[in-house]
Amino acid sequence: MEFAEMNEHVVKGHIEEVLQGTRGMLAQGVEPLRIINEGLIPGMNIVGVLFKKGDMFVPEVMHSAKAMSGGIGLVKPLIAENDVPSRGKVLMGTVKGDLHDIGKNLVTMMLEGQGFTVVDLGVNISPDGFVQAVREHRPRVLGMSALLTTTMTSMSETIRALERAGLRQDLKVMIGGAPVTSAFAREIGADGYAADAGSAVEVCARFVEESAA
Ligand code: B12
Repeated sequence: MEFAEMNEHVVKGHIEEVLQGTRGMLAQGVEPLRIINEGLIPGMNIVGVLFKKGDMFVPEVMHSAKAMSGGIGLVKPLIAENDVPSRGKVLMGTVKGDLHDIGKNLVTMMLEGQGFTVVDLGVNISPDGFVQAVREHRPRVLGMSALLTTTMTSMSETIRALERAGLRQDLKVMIGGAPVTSAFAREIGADGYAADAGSAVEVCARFVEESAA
């Protein structure tokens, strides 16, 4: 299967075809990272654009995400074997009171596909829950997701709680979710904001470069 065809199967949410295509490419000796970067992720990028335009809807986006993660699932063990060094650890979670996780899961998958190690805390994570997890996992980046205007405030509460716990200095905080804006991110003292999963990867990559410099 060609990369372009694989992209199309991801967009259409054809899970079986994506799995078959991935297995076929691996059998032909295509490099695992190329399968992710050229076969799977570009498909999901197209999905993001179509979703934004209103040409795709949530159930279809879920199928595409499942197809992509199915493919990544087959390829990932091989990447771990090849020992590609992680680009850094990212902690992800949806804030307290909020159960939306489709966008967070997309960001997580995209980050993993691009070589970051992600610890996904799940949904409904309290400020204290984030603080404890940062203490335990020591990530470079904390990503918080909120889809409700009523739960966005939990993001600033979490940042304040991290400051009080003395954990804010070495940590970059990135936030996202439909009601979140870059202005809101600045207002609450977050380091970054991204409107979609592709941009979230760029923001994380920038953070990691900055801290290496
Ligand atoms: C699916 C959905 C649900 C599902 C969630 C399923 C799940 N497992 O996630 C269910 C049915 C459970 C649900 C429930 C509710 N929902 Co709802 N839901 C949606 C819907 C239709 C789609 C959200 C979605 O998944 N979008 C697709 C993903 C891919 O997009 P995304 O989340 O924005 O994520 C992208 C970016 O934002 C960004 N991003 C996301 N997170 C992060 C994090 C970081 C760190 C970064 C950098 C980037 C980033 O990257 C992602 C990928 O590109 C939206 C409408 C909408 N158009 O947003 C309403 C919506 C968010 N829901 C809404 C409401 C009101 C509710 C309920 C209160 C309804 C009710 N009365 O029960 C409950 C609340 C439950 C709770 N406590 O959380 C409202 C919110 C209104 C508001 N302004 O607050 C919306 C906007 C619908 C509406 N127009 O009224 N919902």
